[in-house]
Amino acid sequence: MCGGGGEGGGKKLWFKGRLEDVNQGLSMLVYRGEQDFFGTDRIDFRVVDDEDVSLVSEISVPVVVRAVNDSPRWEAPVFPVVCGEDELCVIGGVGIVDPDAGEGVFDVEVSVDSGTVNLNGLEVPSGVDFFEGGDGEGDR
Ligand SMILES: [Ca+2]
Repeated sequence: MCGGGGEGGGKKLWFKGRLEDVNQGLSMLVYRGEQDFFGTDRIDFRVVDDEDVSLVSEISVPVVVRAVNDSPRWEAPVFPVVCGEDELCVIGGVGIVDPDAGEGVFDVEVSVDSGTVNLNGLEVPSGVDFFEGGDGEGDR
């Protein structure tokens, strides 16, 4: 067999070979939806007998991709944040990304070894509630 878009996968596979060889290859066909895709997709199959395009057969197989709850992930600066000794230091560029967040609620924990953290100076959105275990007074 030979083909295009083979090992790593691709939008289109194109290969040829003897019947038992191509069937063996097709028995290992794997589908993976694009990142965060869910819904209905379709795999189109086409076979031509010995390069005679009058001897062609086509079929489509629908694929239903169920939605799953994706894990959230952090976005944060890639370099260390440099602060002056005994100074307040605003840590910018930190956030959470979740492609299917919807109306879900996220438990967020922020901790530090040799200092304190709070959301000082920011207008905390009304939907943010602090947990009992936090330091409390300085959290906002
Ligand atoms: Ca999620």
